[in-house]
Amino acid sequence: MAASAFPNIQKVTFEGPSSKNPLSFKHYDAEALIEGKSMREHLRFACAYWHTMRNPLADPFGVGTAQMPWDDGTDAVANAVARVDVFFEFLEKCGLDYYCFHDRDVSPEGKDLAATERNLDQVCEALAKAQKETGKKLLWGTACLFIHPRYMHGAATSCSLDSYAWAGAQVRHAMNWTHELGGEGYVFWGGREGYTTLLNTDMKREREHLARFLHMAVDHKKSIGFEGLFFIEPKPKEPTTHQYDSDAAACLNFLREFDLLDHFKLNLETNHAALAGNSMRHELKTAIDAGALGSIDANLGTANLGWDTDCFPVDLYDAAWVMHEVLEMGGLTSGGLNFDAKRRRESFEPIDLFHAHIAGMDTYARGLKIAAALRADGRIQAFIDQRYQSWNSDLGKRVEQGKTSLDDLRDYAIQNGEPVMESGRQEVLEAIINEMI
Ligand code: XUL
Ligand code: CO
Repeated sequence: MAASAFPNIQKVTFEGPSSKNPLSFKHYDAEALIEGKSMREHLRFACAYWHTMRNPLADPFGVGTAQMPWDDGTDAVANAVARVDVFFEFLEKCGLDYYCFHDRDVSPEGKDLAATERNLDQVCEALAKAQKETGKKLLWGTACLFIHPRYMHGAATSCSLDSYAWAGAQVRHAMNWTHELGGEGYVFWGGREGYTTLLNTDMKREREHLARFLHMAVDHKKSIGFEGLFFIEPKPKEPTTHQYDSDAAACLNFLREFDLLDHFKLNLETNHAALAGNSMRHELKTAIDAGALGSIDANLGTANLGWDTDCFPVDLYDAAWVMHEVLEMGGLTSGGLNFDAKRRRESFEPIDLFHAHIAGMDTYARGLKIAAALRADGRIQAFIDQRYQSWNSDLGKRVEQGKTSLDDLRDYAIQNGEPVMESGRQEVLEAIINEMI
């Protein structure tokens, strides 16, 4: 076992809401039961390798500031392997049960494709060993198809067949390892699957190529016996001007159009919803109503900025609604809450990694408690049920069953006279939520 990377930090424990210790949980009590299930099982927290281990905290105007004393700064495979122990020490100390990674977060490019694959093999062997030793699990794996210049025009939507082929090779290998590591899912985030300008883009052809690519991924999944779920992660823009998977509804439409809906669910990210101009709750409902919510990337944008700032989630309101929808759908099964979040550039010390994750975990633990309280209280659901009461009548039922015509509606309207309206009571409902928070 390598020397500790965080020698002065003990395992973070639950100390309760009155604790002032920044290295303790105030609300996340892993084994505490909510609605009969432990917080750990409800929340299924995951840590993002790319942010926690690899994000230097640079911005477009300044270099990285993150202190990573365990990292020698090189692209050597030995350095990549050494990071694995640091990461698992972090997971252990922070009480995070799962992790997520891209192939290129964990291992470097080699001199050619075969060498790149061998690099991934070496690091994934170290990941497998660390998982075995610690009991930590892989929530999902993915391939990074957006950093390397070969993907400047896209990967599965590139104008270049050569880039498309490389992308296929990368997904194949990343999926093989996700399977080998017992991953519960595999994510497709189309970082560069979209366009910068339509002046040079054959959008129809690109979308068809993407669909063929995803069908090949489904075939490969079957051929290797991978039983995890496939997730598409919507995002409207950044780095492209327009990404094809722009929001939950656009993804679902794409999957339906190309006969892929049976094979994919969605991985919804809070800040991507905001960038799409939707609330996260809207995105969640869109996915859940289609039976397609798979997993969640929990983070937070910066209001009114319009960039993907990937802040740690500290908004109770957001967390409460996310957990409310998760409880309503009966819980996450193969998915989890992945902190796709980075510290601010000014929070550059290793201890800030702990502070950031603790803040996120406590926020979601509180969100879970608030959501359970809202459900137990029942006033909001009762109001909604009451609001749709007229649909429980004989005619309402027949409309819902598709047994009526416009003639029937006219007969009813003639007989019934002018509809009587009732208040939507939004402000009453908003006040109920504030009661719970
Ligand atoms: C980028 C983003 C990705 C995906 C995985 O905005 O969210 O990190 O989660 O590729
Ligand atoms: Co994400």
